Amino acid sequence: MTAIKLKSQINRLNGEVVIPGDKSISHRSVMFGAIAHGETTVTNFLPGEDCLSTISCFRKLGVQIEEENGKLRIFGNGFEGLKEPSEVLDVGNSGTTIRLLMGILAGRPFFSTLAGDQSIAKRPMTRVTGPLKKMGTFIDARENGAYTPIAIRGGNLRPIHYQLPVASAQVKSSILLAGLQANGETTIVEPSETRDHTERMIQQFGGEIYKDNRTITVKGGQKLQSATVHVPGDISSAAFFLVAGAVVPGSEILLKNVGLNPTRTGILEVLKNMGANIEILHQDTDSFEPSGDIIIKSSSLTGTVVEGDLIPKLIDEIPIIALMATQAEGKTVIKDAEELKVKETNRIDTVVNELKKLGASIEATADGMIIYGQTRLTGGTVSSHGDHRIGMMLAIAALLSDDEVILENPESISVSYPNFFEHLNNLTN
Ligand code: SPQ
Repeated sequence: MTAIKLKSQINRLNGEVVIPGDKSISHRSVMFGAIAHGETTVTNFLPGEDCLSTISCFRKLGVQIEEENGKLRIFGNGFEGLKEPSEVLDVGNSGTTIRLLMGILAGRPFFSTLAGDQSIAKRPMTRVTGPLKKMGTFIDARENGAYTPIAIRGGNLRPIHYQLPVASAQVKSSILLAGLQANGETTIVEPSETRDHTERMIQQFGGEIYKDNRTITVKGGQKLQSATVHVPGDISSAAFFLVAGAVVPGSEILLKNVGLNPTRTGILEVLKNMGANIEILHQDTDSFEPSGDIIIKSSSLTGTVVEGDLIPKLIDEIPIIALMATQAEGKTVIKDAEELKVKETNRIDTVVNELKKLGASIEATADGMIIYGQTRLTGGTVSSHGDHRIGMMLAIAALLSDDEVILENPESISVSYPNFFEHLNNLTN
């Protein structure tokens, strides 16, 4: 296993970071390009390992995808253009790839198998295999449809009315992608609003979708047309520098090209509630996905409560919010976040255990964590446990640490942010 020494004892961070493309939107741009008719171009696509897994799966499904100077060209021939793959579709570490792909394959009249790495093998799939079976597809997986590997023989789909048992954009998107192929209208009701990139992309590719409060309806049999997609920067990646700028004294960072879709901006609300000095500039609200630049300056922070409908809007930012709370005055409570247990790792346990190694005062609860600040962090050996967001959170924690911090398994960071360390180093020079 590899390990690296992280930069520690940093006095201030200064400069700018152009945030790389959004992972969720990059995945969806390839998928929609593949199921639409015509040539789709995608700029600012994220070349992270997860998104490369999506490209590789669609190539195995017979879709021509070309990459030239960071620009993707996808030659789609509609859902009907997808071909039976002769190999296993390997999704690597990517939950988004496997869950959304199942929705696409559910309506295809051929056989496919899907599998990924050890982390994917532990992530629950019944939440997707269950509703897709109700729509009439043949789908089976280890432990009664619960875990990879997964086998699908798709076919004629009937529409369903489905109340989502968990607030999950992946489950919603998978059913929407199946719904686009069903014989009639599919309706989904969300318990809390989740990221809506799939809904926006259906419209961007010329399709129709209706939303009434938390009820979303899509008609089957729509023909999608190719589009030109510009992927904004990933706010989940920006979050690491937003927190770093807020907590490292004397810092000022300009984050350029950050996606500001309101279903993803929970982190900005938390920063403001905790007293962060943050300003949004040059907002673009005309595109299918809004974006803008953000300036963050260090300031003193106070504890907060993060809960309820805000959780799905910042679910992937909770590890870095937990670190921020160690540097805030008073108590921070994170609750209603049981979903963290089924991410790349159990993110309640990994956050609590790894931050404790650095001297944080933090405890796990059944649905989140409680953090007491303000604590000085110490050195130690920590691990990403193969989880990109844990690895990046620990690299930011090390900046605040008085002693040496060693990070085991830093490679996982390339899943969503291949040039993370280069961007961090630019701010410390
Ligand atoms: O793709 P994957 O592995 O599930 O990635 C994660 C992440 O931290 O990058 C979760 F572990 O993000 C999910 C996110 O948590 C990406 C996503 C999407 O693109 O639709 C939705 C969220 O997951 P869910 O289960 O709440 O739908």
